[in-house]
Amino acid sequence: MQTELCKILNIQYPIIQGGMAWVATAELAAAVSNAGGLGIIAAGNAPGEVVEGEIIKAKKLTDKTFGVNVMLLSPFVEEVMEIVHKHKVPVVTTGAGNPGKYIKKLKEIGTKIVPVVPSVALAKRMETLGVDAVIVEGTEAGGHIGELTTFALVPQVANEIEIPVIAAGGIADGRGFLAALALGAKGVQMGTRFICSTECTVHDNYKEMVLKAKDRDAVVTARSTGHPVRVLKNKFTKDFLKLEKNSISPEEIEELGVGKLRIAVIDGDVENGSVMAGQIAAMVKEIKSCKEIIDEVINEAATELKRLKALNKEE
Ligand code: FMN
Repeated sequence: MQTELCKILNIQYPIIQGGMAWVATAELAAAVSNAGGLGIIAAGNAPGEVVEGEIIKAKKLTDKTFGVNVMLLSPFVEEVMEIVHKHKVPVVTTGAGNPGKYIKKLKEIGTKIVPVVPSVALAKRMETLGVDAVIVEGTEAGGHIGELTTFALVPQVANEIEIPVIAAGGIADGRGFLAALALGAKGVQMGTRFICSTECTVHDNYKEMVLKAKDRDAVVTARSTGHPVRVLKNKFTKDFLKLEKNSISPEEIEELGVGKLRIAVIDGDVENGSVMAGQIAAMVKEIKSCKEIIDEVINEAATELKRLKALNKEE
């Protein structure tokens, strides 16, 4: 199953592994790229030298296309962009803002730029600025989220822009993949599904918690600050939501989240840490290799497509 996105990004299948701060390391990105998708290293709030180390590692682990996700609110954004430029990283995805001022320089070295957008207006603005595709992320997703659902937002954006739309948020299998294409997307980005891959280096406790998650376990914290985050329910979210209700200031609330993803991902403290994951976590039941995950999505999509075609013949 291929779309025009495969040609633009130089990949076999239109499946992108979402940039995930602390989670999306060189090991994960290289495994996804080797399996035919697009692996992404997440820069998060890391300094340039750390990101450079990951890029160098990924280049040793794969000769396929991979990308870097640059968090535009990072205090190190300028040096990370310099590193990405220096290493001529083939694809840059961006989170948390407008990458406008970096586009010209990245285009000069042939890097494809793919921002994450939460609305039609931002998608249209990005197209005008000359980006190569947009990732349209619905509120089902893990991590920092927007308001609109994938199901409602993807077709609205697809109607309004010419460049390819990549659907993200709530996709973890072949049915979700196919539904995204039906809504007008040319590919998908999955985050939560890849957390539970063999090659993902997060602490086992984190993977375990995703595997055990039920449909209503992915809750939203920090809505009151205007920067909501979707995470799995635990002691941290319980305390956090209680404090949020007690109307402490947005600055104090933001402060509560600092360093919490790291302690969950690295130390495995999934009680006091922030276990970011999306609503689709409840459908992730097994740890598999990135190749198995991607092959399964593609094969299931092909089977489902046949089933849907048969419905048409029955009329
Ligand atoms: N998106 C970004 O653009 N930058 C990030 O640093 C980032 N960190 C994330 C960390 C975690 C643990 C998770 C689960 C998601 C993160 N995301 C980030 C969003 C993912 O890239 C992706 O769009 C999202 O996970 C897709 O939805 P899904 O979780 O339903 O698959």
